[in-house]
Amino acid sequence: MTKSKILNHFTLLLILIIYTWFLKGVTSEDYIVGDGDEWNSQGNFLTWSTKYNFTVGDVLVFKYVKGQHNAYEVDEKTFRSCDASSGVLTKYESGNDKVKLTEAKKYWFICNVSGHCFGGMRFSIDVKQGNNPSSDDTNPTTDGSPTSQPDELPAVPPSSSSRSTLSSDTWKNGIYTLVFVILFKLFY
Ligand SMILES: *[C@@H]1O[C@H](CO)[C@@H](O)[C@H](O)[C@H]1NC(C)=O
Ligand SMILES: *[C@@H]1O[C@H](CO)[C@@H](O)[C@H](O)[C@H]1NC(C)=O
Ligand SMILES: [Cu+2]
Repeated sequence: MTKSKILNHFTLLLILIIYTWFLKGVTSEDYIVGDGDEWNSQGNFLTWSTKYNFTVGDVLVFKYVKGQHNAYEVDEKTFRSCDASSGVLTKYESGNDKVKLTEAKKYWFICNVSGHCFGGMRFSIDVKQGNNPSSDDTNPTTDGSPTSQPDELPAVPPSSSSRSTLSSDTWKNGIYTLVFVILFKLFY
């Protein structure tokens, strides 16, 4: 009797761990740069970079044959000039570079192998604050005039007040919560 009780507690703990792990997983994503084509001289990374909405905590993965390419995080000037004699913030050269997007800001990346940057191996992304409702503040430039748009948000939990960019995350969270509840009911 006590033995099975302990087992039940253990199972619940296990479910809880898996649940939180899943929840963590859906709030940050890994993006392979170039998707299936990976980081190479044929890709169009301008197009690729507009396919997704990146948020803080996401990870970019640059995959390529080591030595044939590299991935430098650079400033805007270097991104435009393709001249990496200056303006390089971080160099990634392993062939399987995981770049965690830790800040809500604009990131610029280039490949510094001769000719590759001008050939198309460069892109920029605008990383937004994910779960933070104030993330809209990062776009104040487009309309300078004061708008009648209400500034305050209704007093609801942050998860349900999140932007449309997070709707798929919210949806997934819902599914995981449902699975969790069902599993919980099964064991208790
Ligand atoms: C990214 O965000 C914009 C604006 O919120 C939205 O229109 C677009 O569908 C989103 N794209 C993806 C891939 O989620
Ligand atoms: C980028 O490549 C150029 C030309 O090969 C080289 O001179 C420069 O040092 C490289 N930049 C960095 C930061 O390694
Ligand atoms: Cu390259």
